[in-house]
Amino acid sequence: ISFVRKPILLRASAPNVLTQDELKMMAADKAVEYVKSGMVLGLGTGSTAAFVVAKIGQLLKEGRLKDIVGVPTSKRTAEQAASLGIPLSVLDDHPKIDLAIDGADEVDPDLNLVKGRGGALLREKMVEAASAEFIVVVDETKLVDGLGGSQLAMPVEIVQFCWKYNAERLKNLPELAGCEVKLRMDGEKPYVTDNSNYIVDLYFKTPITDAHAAAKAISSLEGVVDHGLFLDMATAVIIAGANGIIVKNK
Ligand code: ABF
Repeated sequence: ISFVRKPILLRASAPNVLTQDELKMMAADKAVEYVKSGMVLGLGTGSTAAFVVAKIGQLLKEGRLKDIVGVPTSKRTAEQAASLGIPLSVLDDHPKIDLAIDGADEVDPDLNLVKGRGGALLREKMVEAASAEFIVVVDETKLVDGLGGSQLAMPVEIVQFCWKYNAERLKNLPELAGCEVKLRMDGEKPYVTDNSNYIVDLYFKTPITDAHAAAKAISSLEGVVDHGLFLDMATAVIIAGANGIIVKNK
């Protein structure tokens, strides 16, 4: 593990206080330092990843980066990147990605992650698994001692067909120890992913005891497409907090 600390810029109006967005932007700017001309880049989804995409767009516009190809992890990231003039591709045409940068919902001490509260988990996992390096950008509120520990949603993407059946099976998995299971809604209707699936969100009262066993058990259910446990995937995590930036390498 290596630590790189940077002094924090303080706001005159509120000394010592940086907003969460300012922290996200700091993490994003640090991550973009790893981007080099000519790279094929996995472009993440979410508000922190959006700062990364914006910075890459700016550097391309200024001519400080050249020959970048972006592989977006969601339709909304594709739209943002296209609006900034970032050339885009897909895994079919660029199956090997040099570097992916994305946010996360939870990061544990071993750099395992919960992702997908933004709903883009499947494409994120496909792109990030295909990437030689995967840098995660977070503010310090995302750090947990154990995955599931934030008591916020851990998503599972499932096919629409008989979704209640699979929600019930998830709830009864011993590896998930009595989690609560809720279908994600978009107003009055179920939320539908970019891949035309549903998401059920799992809520844990205590952190998952064995995340690898939980991941295996979830994946074993027919009709489950993917889940938000991203284990042994991150090669580095950039954490922005009140004391500056910390880079943790795997
Ligand atoms: C993506 O965006 C997701 O995997 C994760 O759910 C979310 C994090 O969002 P934010 O950066 O807005 O906190 O990275």
